[in-house]
Amino acid sequence: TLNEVVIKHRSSLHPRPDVTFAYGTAGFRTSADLLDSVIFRVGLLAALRSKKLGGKVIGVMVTASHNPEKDNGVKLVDPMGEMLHSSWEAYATQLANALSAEALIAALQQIILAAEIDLTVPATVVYGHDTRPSCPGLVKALEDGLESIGVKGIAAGLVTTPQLHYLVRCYNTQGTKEAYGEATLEGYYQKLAAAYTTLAKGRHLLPALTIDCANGVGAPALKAFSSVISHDILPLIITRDDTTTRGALNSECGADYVKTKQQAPPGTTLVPYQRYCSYDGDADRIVYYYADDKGVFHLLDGDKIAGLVAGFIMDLVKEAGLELEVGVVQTAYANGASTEYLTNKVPTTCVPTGVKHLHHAAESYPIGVYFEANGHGTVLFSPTALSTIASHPTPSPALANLQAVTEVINQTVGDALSDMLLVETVLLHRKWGPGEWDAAYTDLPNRLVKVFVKDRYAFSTEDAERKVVTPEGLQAGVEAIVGKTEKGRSFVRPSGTEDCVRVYAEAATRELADGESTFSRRRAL
Ligand code: NG1
Ligand code: ZN
Repeated sequence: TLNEVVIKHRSSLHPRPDVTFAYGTAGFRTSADLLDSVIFRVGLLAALRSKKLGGKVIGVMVTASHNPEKDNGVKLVDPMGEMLHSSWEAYATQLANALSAEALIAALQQIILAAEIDLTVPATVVYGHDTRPSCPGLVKALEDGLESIGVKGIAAGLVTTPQLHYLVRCYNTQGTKEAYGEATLEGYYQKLAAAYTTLAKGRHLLPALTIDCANGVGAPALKAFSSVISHDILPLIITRDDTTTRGALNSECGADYVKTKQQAPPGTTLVPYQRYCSYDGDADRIVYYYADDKGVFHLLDGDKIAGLVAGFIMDLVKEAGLELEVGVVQTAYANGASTEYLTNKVPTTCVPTGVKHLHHAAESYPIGVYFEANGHGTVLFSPTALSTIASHPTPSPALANLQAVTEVINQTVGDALSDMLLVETVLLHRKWGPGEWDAAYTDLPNRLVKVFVKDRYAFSTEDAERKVVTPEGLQAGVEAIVGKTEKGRSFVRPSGTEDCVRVYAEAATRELADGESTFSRRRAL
């Protein structure tokens, strides 16, 4: 049974502020000073989740990704390194909002009953955090939660979000035939380095890649990685690596800044046709960019990465003499030009925003490539695809490369470091610079704006968020405008992470995309 006395006492040391919390697409995420009680309670929930799953290792990551430094957040990671199953999101919300210590105990009891949890099963929880100054205090709250329910956690310390996902999967597959790797950061770096070395061997070296680490955890991770891989194989210039100056994290830099502003971080001099990329604050997103010889900025976002990677993997599969279908999963935010380009080459699916939707849809392909336009994505190989590749009787360079590609990719979740190695691999093999990569298609001019409304829950959508159902009449209004716009496409959806509604529009020209009054008058993101 639960040690109610201990839990009540410890809980009283983590008082709940007068705020309603919701476990959304990115877990709990808000101002760090509101999160102490939430994270204590997440410790309790993680323990229950582990017990429910027969003692499998559950992950907890403390981060607020690309949000400002003053924010923080927390999310749970399920045993194979995937996001917490959505059926448990309501439990998380229920615990976070319990008003008193008594109500917290009652909520725990309800969950134990509803989910049929055997409390005698021992639980294990591995947890990590990003570089935010609020992390150490919040991690203490988490440890307090774990301790009060009798769980000894494994501290992973300072890690990128994808590293934590990697560790969880490694712990749970150790000693099985799905073993994913050694459950240490060293194991992570060695796995990626070995795979990339295989892929880069004998290839003509590319000029150095400049990386903006958003002054976040990507910086120490990248430095640790570059110390285990030869500079002759991967020349890197690491920038925005200041993780100690207060306020620097995600400030005027990082993947989200570059994607939404469609410009390089201020102070970056783009040498024409050199490669640049930006990570986000927890290093699970990446976008590339470059300047042409006129100094014009070009963004190579998640859509461009998906196209590059899908094409490369399809060619390898074919060269290796295999028959494995490659599919691509996008969201409504994918640029229309990318969708047109991809649908002519591969099966393509559109799903609602949020990694879990993309991940899930990608699992239905033998090889599923998924990327959000903002640079979050990865490639999933089905168990059948993996064994087909591993057991193919005819060895060839293409087969060896395909095998290494499955190792260089972090198949648990989007991973800036791993995705970077994948992009570099394709460019090396194709002998392409960013210009050749970009030439596949030209993005349609687009605009994404936030609209602050009284009640975002009044907005509901269908068709993978491409049609707004309520408020009534809104969709007809959108269609009336889109209908008279060349290559026009637009949709309205409530954000899952912020208190606003997002409006996206694209069209044949910049003027048309900005066109109709409402868009141009709103503050651009
Ligand atoms: P919302 O706030 O639901 O639009 C945002 C991003 C998603 C995803 C989540 C975080 C856009 C337009 N939306 O979601 O792609 O990254 O945050 O999980 O970039
Ligand atoms: Zn992130």
